[in-house]
Amino acid sequence: MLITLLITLNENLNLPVLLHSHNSVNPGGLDEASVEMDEPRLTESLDSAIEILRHERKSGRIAGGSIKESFVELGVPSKLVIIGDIHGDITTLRYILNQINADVMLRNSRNKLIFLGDYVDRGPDSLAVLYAICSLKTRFPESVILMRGNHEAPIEFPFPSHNLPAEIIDHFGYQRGKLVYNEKILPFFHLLTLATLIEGSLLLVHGGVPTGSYDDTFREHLSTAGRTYTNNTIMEEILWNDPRQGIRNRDGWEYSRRGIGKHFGIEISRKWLRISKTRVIVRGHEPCQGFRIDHDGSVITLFSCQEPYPNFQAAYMSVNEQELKSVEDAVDLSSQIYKL
Ligand SMILES: [Mn+2]
Repeated sequence: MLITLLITLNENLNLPVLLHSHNSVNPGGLDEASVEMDEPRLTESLDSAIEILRHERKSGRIAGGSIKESFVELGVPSKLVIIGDIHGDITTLRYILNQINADVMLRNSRNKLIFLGDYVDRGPDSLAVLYAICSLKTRFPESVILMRGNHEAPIEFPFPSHNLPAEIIDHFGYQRGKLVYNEKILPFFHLLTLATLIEGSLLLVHGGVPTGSYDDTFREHLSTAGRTYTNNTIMEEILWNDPRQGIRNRDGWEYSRRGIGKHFGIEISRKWLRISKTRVIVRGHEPCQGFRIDHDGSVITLFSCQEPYPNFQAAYMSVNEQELKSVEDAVDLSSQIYKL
């Protein structure tokens, strides 16, 4: 193991591009997380998470709930922690896991830890973050839910700032890196779920709710969204949409300034809360000062990384069963949000 690590390090240190990228974000050079991350360890953790996620989808169940393709539905957990965008910030992720005492909390399958996606890109340690979330899912499969962000989108959705492939090639070389990306990481991304419903209280997505009219067919649409990206936009909207104020046209949405996805207005948020019988839409996707409330308390944005966004704050949500059962709107949740 030690020999492998030294070789990996020496190879990497000969690559000027790696030195440059690390120097630019992390003046201390290679930090502990990067040194720990060798290829066998990463692929092993990806393999194990992939196997668990496949089994989970096949069985259609997780403790206290059900899984239908990309849609997870849960009864109210005893304790629920929600973490927003991580973007390669392993330091903040470790800090949060310590704060919530994850090793103890996650042993109880009535407790849930849900990630809203965007694990990779922008920050310095996407590989360490991937390793960490795969290890968590492997150790606590019944307690951890890994949702999909737009940075884990299918490669058919082109978008800038996807620097994960370059980071992998820097670490493992071109041939091995390409193999790990195509044969482990992309299949892993494909198994991440797109929406989570907590009975009677919360609807979780990465970016936002889709703008079409679904009514009582919404479960079907959320379940199959992962396979429909070539001929409709539900997956694109879940991964890229943003809530906005003051949309005055009749449809209640407009095309996003991102060039992909849409801006959705308050009426669309209210409609989703009505049809899903929930109180608050919880999403990530936009940097903010830890959290932000939109649409008169219908939507809360949670952001959980610091390193790539020094002008913003990181936070996570930790809420118990009673609080979930009595939640009326996002303002009620704001006292359950812990800023770092
Ligand atoms: Mn995002």
